[in-house]
Amino acid sequence: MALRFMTAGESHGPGLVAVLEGLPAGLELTPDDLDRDLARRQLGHGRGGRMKIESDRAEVTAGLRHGRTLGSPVAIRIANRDYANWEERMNPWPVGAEVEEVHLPRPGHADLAGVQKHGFTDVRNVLERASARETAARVACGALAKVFLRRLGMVVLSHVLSIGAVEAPRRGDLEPPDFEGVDESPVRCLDPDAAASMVAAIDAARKANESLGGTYEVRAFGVPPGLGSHVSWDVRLDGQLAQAVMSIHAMKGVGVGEGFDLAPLPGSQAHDEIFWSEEAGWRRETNRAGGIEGGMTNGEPVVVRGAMKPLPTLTKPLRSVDIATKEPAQALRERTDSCTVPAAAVVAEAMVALVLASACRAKFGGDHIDDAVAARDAYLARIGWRR
Ligand code: EPS
Repeated sequence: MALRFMTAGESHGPGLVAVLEGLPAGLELTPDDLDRDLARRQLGHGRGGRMKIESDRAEVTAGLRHGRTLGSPVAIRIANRDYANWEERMNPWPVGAEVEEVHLPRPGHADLAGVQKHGFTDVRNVLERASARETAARVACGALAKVFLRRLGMVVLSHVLSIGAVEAPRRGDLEPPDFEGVDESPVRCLDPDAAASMVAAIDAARKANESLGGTYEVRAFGVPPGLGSHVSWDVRLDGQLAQAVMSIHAMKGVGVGEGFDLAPLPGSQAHDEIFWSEEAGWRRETNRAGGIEGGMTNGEPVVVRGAMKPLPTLTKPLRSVDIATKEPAQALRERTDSCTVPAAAVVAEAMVALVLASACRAKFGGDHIDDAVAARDAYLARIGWRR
């Protein structure tokens, strides 16, 4: 990947850290570019008690000088405020401190395979890192990728399609202005009636000690044709997007464009016919492919959908086994969220932005942002791109 990032941090440890490498120099940033997306990730009806404790802020400690990138790796730290309540249990020091171990793995979590794999006796050694708290660090990196994409004329947006059994009406015609109020919706859904039913479903689930999953969609607008490549498996952009979105905690499915819904259709109804006119240049009347053909963007909006399972930390715990005694037991009961599909959509925006930004770095290069913009302009002129 031309742009790469890594995160570190445990959910109740001192904080999260991310390093993003590969942005050009000269990109202008404000603290708000990062903190706005961090705040959006914390929202959504169905969040639990932890969000009252955290109010995420990104502290940039490298790669930036007076609000402009230097072309060197950007390092970001996000403190865990909750660490104050966990210091004894999560302190990196001293060696050999006595803390109560967790022995009750939760079905659906990394807990059991994680302790088996690493030879741990304490499930907390796994669950702390497996927690979706880590996605705050991804969102900070994604926010930087979005600023870069914006300079190249692209915007990455998202909305929730379904929560539990409640589905919003499908719309294929969405444009960026349609997303303006999406963060004001308590479930980040564009349809107010469906949103009200989703809120009711989350409330009912919470009362019943249940959790709910759902689906969401990310759309990237202004994406030029030719990002990604057909020539090798690992440079196919749909493959990279699928991995990026599937890597988000609790994801169980990813589709590009109409995704699984294309499978039952006859070929004549499954593709996007090609048109050209002097005024508009190349265009399609449908976007079933989700803006990707042959592993490359085709100039239509990139559309990626994700399916999230219901969160597996339940206040009504499932059957499990105590890993110390091997006796049947109930899984660990912990404070948890009842639904995080709205937040997951914000995380997916970040992951899609990082993949697209990386593909732009590969295609347009440039040590300074102006070089990248000039390379994009020259390319779009060569292919006669009119949008
Ligand atoms: C999470 C459990 C909850 C979530 C957490 C992810 O935290 P806690 O165990 O402290 O109640 O709130 O998400 C975040 C802290 C976050 O910032 O998204 C889990 O088990 O994955």
